[in-house]
Amino acid sequence: MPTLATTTSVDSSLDPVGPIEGSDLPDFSTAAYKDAYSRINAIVIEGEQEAHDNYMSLGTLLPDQAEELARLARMELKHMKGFTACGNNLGVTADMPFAQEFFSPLRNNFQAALQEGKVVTCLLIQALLIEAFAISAYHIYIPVADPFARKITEGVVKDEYTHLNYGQEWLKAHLEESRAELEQANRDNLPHVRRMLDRVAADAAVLHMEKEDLIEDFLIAYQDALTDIGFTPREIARMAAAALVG
Ligand code: PL3
Ligand code: FE2
Ligand code: FE2
Ligand code: FE2
Repeated sequence: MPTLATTTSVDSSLDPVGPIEGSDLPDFSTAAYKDAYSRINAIVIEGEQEAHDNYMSLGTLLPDQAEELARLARMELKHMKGFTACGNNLGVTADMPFAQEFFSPLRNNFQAALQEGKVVTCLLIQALLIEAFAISAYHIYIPVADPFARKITEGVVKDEYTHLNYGQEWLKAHLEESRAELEQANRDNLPHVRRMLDRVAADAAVLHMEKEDLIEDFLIAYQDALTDIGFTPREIARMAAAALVG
């Protein structure tokens, strides 16, 4: 079956990055593609909405940072609108109840930490784990996205690095007093990220996104962040191993 890769060669020749070797564009018009997209698109829309809410909540824990956090939150709403447009463009209705359930473990843990005033745990969940998950997903999606969604996602992924960097800088500046809470929050939440990757894998494959690529890109972004914060390679290996438990 011919793919759009051959019929969109004019578009890709205009792209500064050029066609990506080995990439194979799916047929965006099939029922199978739209069915998978209804869940993936919902996950992204819900993730962006919750990211907005989480940065606003963080502003209540860090009042002197509230203005900067509100700026990050506004970027998330813009992302949410962009991804809503991507679904509309393909004629897909996002499965929001699925996505709300998908995020519930991390949302519940974030809310519990918020109630206890645990800034470090909230930052690890939102600014490190969720942002690294988003960065990996968007990276892997861009080469196999439809042209409309590709442009939007390229804009979004730049912002997500700003968000990851925000968490990184705060945690770097407070590392010694945050270390124990960071390690505990990693143990409590990294297994959820692994389960989320497992759950999204089949739908992602329909979009031509490989699970192995998602895991690799996620671990690179997360480990880079932990390195920048000040953890040693040995400590990071121990923290990453928590993904395999539970
Ligand atoms: C934080 O700024 C955003 C949080 C969003 C989380 C995204 C997770 C994405 C998993 C599925 C990957 C598919 C990407 C496709 C985009 C339409
Ligand atoms: Fe194909
Ligand atoms: Fe975002
Ligand atoms: Fe973000």
